Amino acid sequence: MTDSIKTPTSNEKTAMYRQMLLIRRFEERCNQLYMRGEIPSTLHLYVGQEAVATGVCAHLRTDDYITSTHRPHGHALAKGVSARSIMAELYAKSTGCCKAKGGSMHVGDMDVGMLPAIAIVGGGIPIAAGLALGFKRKGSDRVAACFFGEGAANEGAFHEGLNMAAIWDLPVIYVCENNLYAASTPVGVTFKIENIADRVAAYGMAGEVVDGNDVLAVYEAMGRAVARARAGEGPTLLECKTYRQVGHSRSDPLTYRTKEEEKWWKERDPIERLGERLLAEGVTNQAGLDAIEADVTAEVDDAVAFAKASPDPDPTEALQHVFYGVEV
Ligand SMILES: Cc1ncc(C[n+]2csc(CCOP(=O)(O)OP(=O)(O)O)c2C)c(N)n1
Repeated sequence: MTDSIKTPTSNEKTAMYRQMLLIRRFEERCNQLYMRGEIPSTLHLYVGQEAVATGVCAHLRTDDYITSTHRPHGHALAKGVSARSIMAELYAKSTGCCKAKGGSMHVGDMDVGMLPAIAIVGGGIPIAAGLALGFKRKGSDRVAACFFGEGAANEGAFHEGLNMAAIWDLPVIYVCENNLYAASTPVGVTFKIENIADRVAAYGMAGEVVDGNDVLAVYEAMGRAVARARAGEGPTLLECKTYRQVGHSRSDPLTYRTKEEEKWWKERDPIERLGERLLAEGVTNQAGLDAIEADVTAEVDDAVAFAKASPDPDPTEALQHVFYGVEV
């Protein structure tokens, strides 16, 4: 059954373009608001990696779960957490998706299948196996998808989680976003191997290396992985090669990589690539792309207005909603 993955329709491709653009514009606005001092704390932006969250989540149902990282805004938007509730969370308002108790690094919404993000590097990996074990034991065809950076692939949790997922044929898709740097550490310093996906041979599970800046390639690879998982054929590791176009966090002066490298990746920007393809295939025209841009800008404007108008949390609620259980 894994050979029969459908290619995305024109409408699905257009939806993926809009999704990636929403993530990009949402985060650009977050950055401005942070620089103006309106948003407290730090931000880990996802700029450049939008194709991964978008291509992966395009295959997920609301009742499938994702786990996420310290860089979660893109995952959240792609899984269906509302722009309003994420922005309100960044503003620490009571209408935030975690009622102001999470902030940027912990956004999520169980109602749409996203666990509040986990900022401990590698922390989501064994939890995703646990979610998938729950789905399997209940006999459902739900799946879990776990996003993590390549830095997490050298944590003990990676080896434990992937081995357990493999031996029990769990319906989980491990999505490694290899953006070449763990903070300022280049991937070549901490890995002797070219592809992290090669490690699947050690666990006996499926794995693929994917162009993580090509949303259609991510979509197709995820389609194969989800089909395997829903059919009871076990887990997959997708290694999506990508690049964060901005600093690791707001305090990163980006002194550890070259301008040439940055330029090379910007020329492979995932949003521009899909936009050019939509035009070349006649799926839409420039006016169509402009209309999507206007629509996305309106959604971001609305999210900011909603967040600003929302009330602060009531101090009496400080100890409420601080523990969550997951019922699968
Ligand atoms: C267990 C643990 N160690 C260290 C940190 C500090 N830290 C936060 S992000 C980060 C780099 C993570 O790199 P990677 O997993 O590749 O993800 P990326 O930032 O590239 O998205 C580190 C070391 C942490 N949050 N958790």
